[in-house]
Amino acid sequence: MYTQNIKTDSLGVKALDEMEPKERAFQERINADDRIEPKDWMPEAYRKTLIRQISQHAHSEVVGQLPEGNWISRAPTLERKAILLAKVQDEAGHGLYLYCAAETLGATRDELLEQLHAGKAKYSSIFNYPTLTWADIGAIGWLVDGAAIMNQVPLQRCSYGPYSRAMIRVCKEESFHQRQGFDIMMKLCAGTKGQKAMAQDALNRWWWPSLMMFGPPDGESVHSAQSMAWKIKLYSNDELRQKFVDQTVPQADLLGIKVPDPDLRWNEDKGGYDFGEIDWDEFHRVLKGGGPCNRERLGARVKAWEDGAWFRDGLMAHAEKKAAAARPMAAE
Ligand code: FAQ
Repeated sequence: MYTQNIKTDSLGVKALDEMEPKERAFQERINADDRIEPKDWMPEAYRKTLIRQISQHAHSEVVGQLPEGNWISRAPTLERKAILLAKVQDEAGHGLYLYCAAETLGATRDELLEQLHAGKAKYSSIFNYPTLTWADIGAIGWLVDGAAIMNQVPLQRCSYGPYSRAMIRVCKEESFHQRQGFDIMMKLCAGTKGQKAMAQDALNRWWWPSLMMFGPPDGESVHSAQSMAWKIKLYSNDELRQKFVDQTVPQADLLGIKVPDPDLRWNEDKGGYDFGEIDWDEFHRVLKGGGPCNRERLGARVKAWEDGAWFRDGLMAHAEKKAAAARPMAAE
């Protein structure tokens, strides 16, 4: 039995010698960088945390198709259209691997989608912003996929086997996505004055929401301490955000466009950039449903689910017919 006063570290995570034998053995496996597999014993809170994070990640991939899907029919060339179509399809695939990874933890796909459609499960705040020009497609690839990779490369080494393995292919594909976005930005920045202004405008609008993708500051991140102890997260929100800024600012310099932050300065001592205060009120507003496109995005997903009912019914009817045909006659 747990003692009344459980010893925790400064971040509120239970100490090894306070754990029951099963939980302690589990934590020791994590500490030894062992992978946890679906049939292994795991604390209920570990299972729940993973279902929450993996399903929100899956929802982000699927909702994330919408802002870019908006430009498939308006891509400037046939080649750009084909590339964008492939990218948007990849995002659907990522959603599928991730829903499968969540299902290995005992959640059903229907339950997870029901939570999304009811507005109970989150998806990344970034996808609640509109794509106003073609340059936004460049900015999404460059910044949004760039931020996604920064967060997901470490997840390839996270403690839960199915999640870590799903991340390997996802990261390879996201890396192509990031390059195609940067390529669009390079073409625009080397183009006419108007095209370069369009690229600058996209950077102005996507920069701060991209920094918000990494989540609240460490001091306000409710899940980080426990998730890091379980190696579901390997770096904190602020650490990854800093790495992203340090990687991306020189890329903006190369493009010849300016990051919209008057407080951005290279800090020799820390070997990284100092940057301005993020508008956390905006972040919380978007999370609560008050972003520019929250209603539209969720509405589109609910409509897709409802419109697809005939197809799911057809699949079920076909599966039942096949199962009935395979049943031995004697069973009747
Ligand atoms: N948006 O305590 P923390 C992509 C929520 S994939 C919305 O720090 P945690 C691919 C958080 O869920 C992008 N909600 O939480 C693509 C929690 O709420 P809850 C998605 C956010 O989990 C590219 C609460 O705030 N990537 O872009 C956000 O330890 C282009 C407290 O926060 C992933 O999901 C946010 N930005 O850390 C597709 C990666 N930030 O659940 C199409 C996996 C925080 O208590 C086109 N996830 N919240 O109600 C993670 O690494 C983590 O879950 C974090 C948040 C880092 C997102």
